Amino acid sequence: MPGLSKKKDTGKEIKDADQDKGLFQRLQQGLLKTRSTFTGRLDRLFLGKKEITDDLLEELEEILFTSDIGVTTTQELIDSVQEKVVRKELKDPEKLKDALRDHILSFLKVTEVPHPVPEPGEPLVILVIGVNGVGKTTTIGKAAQRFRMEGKQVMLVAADTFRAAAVEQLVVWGERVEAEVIRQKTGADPSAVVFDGLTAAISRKIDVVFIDTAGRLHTKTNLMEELSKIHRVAGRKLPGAPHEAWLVLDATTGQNAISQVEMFNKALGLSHIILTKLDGTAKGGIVVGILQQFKIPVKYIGIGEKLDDLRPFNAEDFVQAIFD
Ligand SMILES: Nc1nc2c(ncn2[C@@H]2O[C@H](COP(=O)(O)OP(=O)(O)O)[C@@H](O)[C@H]2O)c(=O)[nH]1
Ligand SMILES: [Mg+2]
Repeated sequence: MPGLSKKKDTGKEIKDADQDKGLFQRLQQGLLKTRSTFTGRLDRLFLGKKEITDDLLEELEEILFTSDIGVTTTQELIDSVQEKVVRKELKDPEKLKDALRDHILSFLKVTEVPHPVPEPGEPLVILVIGVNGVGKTTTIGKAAQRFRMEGKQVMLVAADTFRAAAVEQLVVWGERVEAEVIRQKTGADPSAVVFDGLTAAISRKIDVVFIDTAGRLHTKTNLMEELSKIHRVAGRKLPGAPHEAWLVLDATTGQNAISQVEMFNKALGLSHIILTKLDGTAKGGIVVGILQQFKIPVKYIGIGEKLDDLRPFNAEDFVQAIFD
């Protein structure tokens, strides 16, 4: 095992460094498809080129556009590069890659959206929303595990009451991460489950409550109306709750994710975005477009189905995993 034969007093640091390296390699592995299409194409474009011509910029635009970075963001990147070329600040195609990297990094650095925080002794309530199949329940399981590792008491509220299987899936996660699951029978009013859940969480001094919701409804109620009702009921039971609203997005859907952000943000206001399934797609550029357009921080990215495949999003690591 690496690190074990090293001197005792530095053992922990070395082990931490090894662990960081391992984590970064997993990230790079998870982002491999994005990396090979995006950076691979950039490298081929710049190969052997001596100067930055209009043709080269046009091809660059095409690469950016097809990496799901989005029209607006692509345009902004191209404009800034063009400006630098005109002002003769940028001549060498090799340097162009660095300029792009820096610019993309600046898009990825987004500050927190102001959101309420729980009063001391009260639970942090996180509402998890998103369309069907994006990975809400899985993300809750993985994120709950992270809080459990910090010694926090976690409760999961099954507010996706439409399918029995949805509740069962949350119960399985609850067992895995040792978190109590609050549920009612299939078809129950989701807001009633949330009310029950928060009542229990307050009396049991739970630290973190996750509310799992449905992504599609088979009743006449509109999904946004139902989510707004859940939001209201939570706030009535515990002022300030839900403190955070996480929108889960499936990265493989590409540009469609952008319209989902628009829709959910307008209806509910989002504190964070979680981007799942980055491991299965070359569309990782979507992260750039989302952050640049909405300035809503990406809290975690999902790079696989395993328990530790949910990673805090870090702008530098992300850019490094894709570019370097
Ligand atoms: N490869 C991969 N699969 C994921 C990731 N996150 C979730 N999934 C899978 O996506 C599927 C749908 O997830 P689920 O949590 O049930 O979605 P929900 O309908 O939004 O609750 C499941 O098979 C998950 O294992 C991820 O980051 N990577
Ligand atoms: Mg679910």
